[in-house]
Amino acid sequence: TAVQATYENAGSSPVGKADMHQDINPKAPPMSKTEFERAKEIYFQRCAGCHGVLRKGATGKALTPDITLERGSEYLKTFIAYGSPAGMPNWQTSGEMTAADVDLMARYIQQTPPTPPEFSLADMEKSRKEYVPVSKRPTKKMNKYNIDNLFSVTLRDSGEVALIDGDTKQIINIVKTGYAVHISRLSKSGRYLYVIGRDARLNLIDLWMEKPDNVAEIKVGLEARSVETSKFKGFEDKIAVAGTYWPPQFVIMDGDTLKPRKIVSTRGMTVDNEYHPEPRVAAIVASHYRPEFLVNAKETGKIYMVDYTDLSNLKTTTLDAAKFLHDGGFDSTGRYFMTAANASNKIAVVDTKEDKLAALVDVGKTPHPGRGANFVHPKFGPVWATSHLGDESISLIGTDPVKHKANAWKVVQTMKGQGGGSLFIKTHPKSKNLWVDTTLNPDAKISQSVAVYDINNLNAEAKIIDIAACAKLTDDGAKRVVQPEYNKAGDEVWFSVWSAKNKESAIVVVDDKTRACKTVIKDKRLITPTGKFNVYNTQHDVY
Ligand code: DHE
Repeated sequence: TAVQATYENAGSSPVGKADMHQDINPKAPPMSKTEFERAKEIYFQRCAGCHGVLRKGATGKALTPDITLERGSEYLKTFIAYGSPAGMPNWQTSGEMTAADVDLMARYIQQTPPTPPEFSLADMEKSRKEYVPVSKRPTKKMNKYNIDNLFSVTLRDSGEVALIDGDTKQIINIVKTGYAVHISRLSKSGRYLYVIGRDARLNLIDLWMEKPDNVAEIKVGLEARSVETSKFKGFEDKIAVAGTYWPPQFVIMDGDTLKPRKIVSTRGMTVDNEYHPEPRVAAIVASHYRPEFLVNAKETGKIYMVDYTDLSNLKTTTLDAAKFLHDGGFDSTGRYFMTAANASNKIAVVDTKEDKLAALVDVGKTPHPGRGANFVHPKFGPVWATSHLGDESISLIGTDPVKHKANAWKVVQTMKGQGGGSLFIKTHPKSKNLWVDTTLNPDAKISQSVAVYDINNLNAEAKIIDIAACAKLTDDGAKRVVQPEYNKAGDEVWFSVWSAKNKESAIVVVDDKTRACKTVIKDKRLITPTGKFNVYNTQHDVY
């Protein structure tokens, strides 16, 4: 295609204009080739996550030249610099981009988007490394750590995870991984930890080693966010799956070596029967009822229930949910997968026993649950909760179609939180607290504190806890508090105080009962901590 040609021939412009980027659209504002390359890199790092590699939009608006050229450079610059209450970050006023970067990006998004290359099974296999072959790995746990209560903590900008002993709060190891790790997931037995980077590098860490470390690694594409492992009886620790944003596909692998076995493309029709070239793979979970993975295709709004028992005769049930599927988790029984169709303002409910869509529930603006929060509401019975990126509401959805049928798959209560910009909500079966962050709220006071509700008295106002203040960081500047995660016992909740790369960050451990800060974990190596995954809770879908 013409777009492909521009991408591939970017280095062969006519003499005299050799240093200028030649766009196929003559209206595109001038940019040098160096500027184009730099902007492409920034776009990939900062913007593609919301706006898509091909700029077709998702959580963020579409940024194709037909739209951006109409808006013009000045409008775009203002938007990039100051952000918007709907979730666009304030790149310049937060100090993350200079005025020159903002000008560069405003011009870049008016150019024709370059098409990135595809990624085959052979490409994946070429990248694969087995640092410790299966035959050389321990046959039993060789360390004394209580690995059930270990936390895998993403060190976003250093391309590592910190393995932290939840009992002693000591760092056990810092493991090299992909860049900007998105999530960590556990194998069914809890032995293997799978860590996926934004750059689609997948690492396999063996928690049985004397000092848990990488045993295998593979690159599954150019951009990724999700990984999961087989949980069904008879397939424990056997199979892994990773989803990519680019190329739009998922790959099924051997669980212990990461050897890639089967790629499935997600390109195709949306739930509205329109073709989409780039349906990115968002959350993936493993069914407890069948040997299946549930794979969210974001832009098409389809959920694939992929049977992993016979990869040569692959059986898949495709559910039409709603567009812009993103994150989600199970209800307390593990039967229903509750997942956000974020730009559709809906939660889709999948019955993993019947392989059917059970409901589509309207919630607030841009739901963003993470894995969500399950608890028993004093009046409405079992509920699952989500907070929202786009407004201050917290929606509680009834999840018991047997004993509380009238409330099932309905929003039974809506609470008012601190504001928009929430990313994660969490509780634990042993806790009476519901914690809600507001990480992306433009007001620093709000982004640095969290709201906590008493589950037995949800009509009362939330208590606001200034988590960043507990960390007592000496540096000022933009720090954000992100993602509550419980320890195994359910009596501590951990928060990341996420500062810039060159500034001090921390993990604040709060005593769940008293809601008082209990321990602050600080270490020079804790660079930009974001997601935290407690082994036991992640392994058993406890949240
Ligand atoms: Fe995430 C979960 C995608 C921004 C930290 N994030 C997820 C999932 C997806 C996703 C698809 C669900 C994976 C699963 O369960 O299989 N995230 C995206 C984006 O596309 C987006 C909006 C933009 C981007 O460029 O990545 C985005 N996410 C962020 C952040 O800015 C965060 C705070 C830090 C970062 O690294 O970029 C962030 N996302 C997380 C975390 C989870 C997550 C910690 C898992 C939460 C959990 O409790 O399960």
